[in-house]
Amino acid sequence: MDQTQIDALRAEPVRAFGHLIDGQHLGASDGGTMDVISPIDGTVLTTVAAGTQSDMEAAISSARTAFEDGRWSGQPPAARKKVLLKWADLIEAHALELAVLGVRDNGTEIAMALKAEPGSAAGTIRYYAEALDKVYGEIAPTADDVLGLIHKEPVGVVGAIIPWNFPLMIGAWKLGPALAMGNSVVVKPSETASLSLMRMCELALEAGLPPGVLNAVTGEGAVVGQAMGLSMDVDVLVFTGSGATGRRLMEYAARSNMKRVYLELGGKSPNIIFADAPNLDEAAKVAAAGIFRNAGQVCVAGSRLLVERSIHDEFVSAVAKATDAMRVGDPLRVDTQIGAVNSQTQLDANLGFVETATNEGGQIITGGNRILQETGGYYMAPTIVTGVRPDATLAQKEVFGPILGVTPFNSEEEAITLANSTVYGLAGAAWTSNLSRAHRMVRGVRTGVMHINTYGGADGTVPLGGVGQSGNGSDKSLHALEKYINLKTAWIKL
Ligand code: TXE
Repeated sequence: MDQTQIDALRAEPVRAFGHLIDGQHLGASDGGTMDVISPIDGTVLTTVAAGTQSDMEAAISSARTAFEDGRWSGQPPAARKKVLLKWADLIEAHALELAVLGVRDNGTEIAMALKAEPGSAAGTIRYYAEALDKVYGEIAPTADDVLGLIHKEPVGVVGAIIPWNFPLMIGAWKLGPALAMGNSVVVKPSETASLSLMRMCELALEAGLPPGVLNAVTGEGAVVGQAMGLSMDVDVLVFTGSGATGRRLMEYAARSNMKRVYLELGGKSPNIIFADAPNLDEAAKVAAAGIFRNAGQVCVAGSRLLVERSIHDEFVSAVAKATDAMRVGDPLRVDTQIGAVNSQTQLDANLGFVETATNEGGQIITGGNRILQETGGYYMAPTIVTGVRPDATLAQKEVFGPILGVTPFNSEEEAITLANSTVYGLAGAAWTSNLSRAHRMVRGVRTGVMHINTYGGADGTVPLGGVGQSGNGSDKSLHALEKYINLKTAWIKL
């Protein structure tokens, strides 16, 4: 990673982005434009089109036409594979451009962004390109006088609503399998991180994806997102974001065509440290990184640290030491470890959580405040709060910011009870040298992914999906394909 190249890219002005509908780059329609504020310094970076209901309807209708005429859905798998592989290559070739554009828009530190954004997006698109001609139908074990065939068909038009924390990675988790299975897709990026995802969609057209197969509409969730949710012509809605919006999407589906809705809604993931952890120093460093990278704006962030009481003070000191050693600041510097908070709104919400935590009896060990205010950007000191009661707001509500709450426990049973005491269930970890205990923790903690003696980093070969109010359905792995197909039975009398 070359700082000079990054600096050169950051010095370039950013053009205005419009919608991408039917293969055309469209400017703003009746809705006008919205300013894009960079969290790095609070300045206006560029504008995006503020989409309207009719923009979204045009995008959906274009996707429907493309699906029905078979320009993509009817192509042989090998042809689809070729285009998607080319797309992955283009994403890789434009990796630095995409990463810098994304960081200027959302504030993620560049070292992480490069790996987790274009790097991971290209890998995901390639994975599903390579998978698509290995998806077979089935022959049912019927009686001899009938033939039962199970076909796997694309669902039609997929609507994808993407958040701002990792627009390319999460975008690719939805677009990759949806397009691989022959669907048409309409994507709506987040209003606070549209640019890199729009650029990645442009590269899909460059790779040869036929017009209309992938359309992208920018704008407010409450306008274009709602129009997508209420559409009678979207067959499946896939989403990553807040529980409040997830709930709305289910309502929209119920009020319209009862489209399938798959939600990934974040969590309050427990990172559980037993006194018999193999390496407590390593556990402390990973615990700090597991909550503070990308300023805590990670759906699987280990935001609740549960520590066995006998090592509580010593371990918390080690995590605080690791935290204080992390470099917070300009996300476009290669050595920054914690970048900017995405928006003023998120920063205000984070500071509100700190105030509530102290009002509810928590003690701030480090951080707790806004920093680098002179830059005009949105930066927050990584914050550790101890003495967090299991029923405290900080133990129950997703913050999505650089705030770690610590709660002690006395026994394995209590650790499991605490781990399972929220409405969420997305990720978690347990650190122990005891193999049996490790397996008991995997079984006992209600969650989509459970790490043992590590935190984060699960690659694309394994599914990621929540239980409870963390959502339903899975991104990543071959299992993600299931969201984008319909099973059709052919029952044939012989
Ligand atoms: O989320 P929203 P926000 C959580 C996290 C964060 C909180 C708020 O706790 O603090 O959500 O973030 C679109 N109809 N996560 O406000 O609103 C919106 O335009 C249709 C966790 O950004 O859920 C954006 O594209 N769509 C998470 C997307 O929903 C609507 C990542 C997500 O925005 C809409 C992000 C509507 N009525 C936030 N309203 C994770 N799990 O990683 C908004 N949207």
